[in-house]
Amino acid sequence: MRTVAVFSEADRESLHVRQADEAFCVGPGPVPRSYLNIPNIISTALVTGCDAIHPGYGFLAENARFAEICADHGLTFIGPKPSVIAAMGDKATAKRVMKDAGVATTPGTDILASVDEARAAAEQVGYPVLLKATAGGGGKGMRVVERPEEMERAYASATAEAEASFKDGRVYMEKLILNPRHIEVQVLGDEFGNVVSLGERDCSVQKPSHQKLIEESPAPHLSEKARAALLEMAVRACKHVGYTNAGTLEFLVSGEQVYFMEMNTRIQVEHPVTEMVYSVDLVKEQIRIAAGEPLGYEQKDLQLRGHAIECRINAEDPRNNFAPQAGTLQRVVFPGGPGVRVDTHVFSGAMVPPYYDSMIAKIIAFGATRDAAIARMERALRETVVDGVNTTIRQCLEILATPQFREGTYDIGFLPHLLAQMEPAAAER
Ligand code: MV4
Repeated sequence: MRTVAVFSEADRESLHVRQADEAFCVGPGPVPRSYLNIPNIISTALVTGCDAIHPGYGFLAENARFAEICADHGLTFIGPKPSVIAAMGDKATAKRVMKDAGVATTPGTDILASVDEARAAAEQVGYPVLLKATAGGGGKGMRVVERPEEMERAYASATAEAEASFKDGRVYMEKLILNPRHIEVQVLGDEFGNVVSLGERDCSVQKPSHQKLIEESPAPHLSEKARAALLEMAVRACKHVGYTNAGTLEFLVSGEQVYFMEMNTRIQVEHPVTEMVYSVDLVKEQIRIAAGEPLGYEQKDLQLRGHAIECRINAEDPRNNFAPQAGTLQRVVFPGGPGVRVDTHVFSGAMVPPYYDSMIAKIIAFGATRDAAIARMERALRETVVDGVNTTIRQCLEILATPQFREGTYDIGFLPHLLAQMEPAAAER
């Protein structure tokens, strides 16, 4: 297939610009003026004769309106139907739909109409509870409420933050699940009603800001029973909503209990770990499905093999609360060798602009066993050189060396706790 890349003025030198057959600038560095500039992106596709747009994993990837506009211009949006994107984008709706499909969801409520309703509901659900923004996801507009006395303030601040962030202040309530793991299921559905799961990823190693740092597949210490329940629920849910293309269902897992949390209607940053253990090219599958081809295989044909781990290499300043760092990468050397994959847009001499996510590379290591994958990841991280900005390389090595990571017993509290424990001097290296 021939490819056309779009880029901003700040990304002229980016690797994807060279790798595509053609590349066109869609505007200045700031995101709203280029990567969110729908008219510029659509007109680029039309003048270059594109028949489809792959939206990637940020920016417009979960924008139902963009998917509709593509269709209006005769362009295939590589992703699910706009109606499904919209339904899953509203988190309270997504939960309701999943519950109807028989998926285990976190005990809680639909949209709350008032603080009085919230107080009454919390008595039913049982404290501690969480207020969550229905337009949210990723923790914006989320508040923990431990006691009835805290409800008024929490409700006011959750709705205000949701209104300010999403122009939609509506919130719903969930029981707070203590010390869960974040485990997500990869799915693919074609336009003929066939749906398969490609196992799960444990994404519990997250910073206090909810940014993932290390992901792996399969999830360590997930019982066969819980795993089977997760995968079966994910496939059932997708069949129920007529899901097409690639998607991810996020669950909280606590012991044998699994709770659906949210669904992401795009390919995700951490998809390479799944690609490695299932020997599939998920982006190729997305394109085939969007082209109207059937999956061509069944669940029983998909066999998990080995273990894969991904470390995110971000340009961040550990001395300044991990603030993103812009600057020139004087020297960049990436690892290689068997079982090591690097996804990146940077190289020696590249500029990291101030406008975008701080992630500059992903390093993925595969091994026949989890221990082998960890050993390979440590070797790969030690081979990696990024001079000119601070990165998360050392942090990832420190995490891999902890007993919790080694044993695979970590949960979502692990990294925040580790960061708080680290001496300021250690955090500053
Ligand atoms: C939760 C939860 C505990 N109980 N919901 C955080 C971001 C958003 N996607 C949902 N989040 C959570 N929802 C209930 N009912 C704990 C979190 C949470 C979390 C989830 C996954 C990974 C890291 C996390 C860090 C803090 C809180």
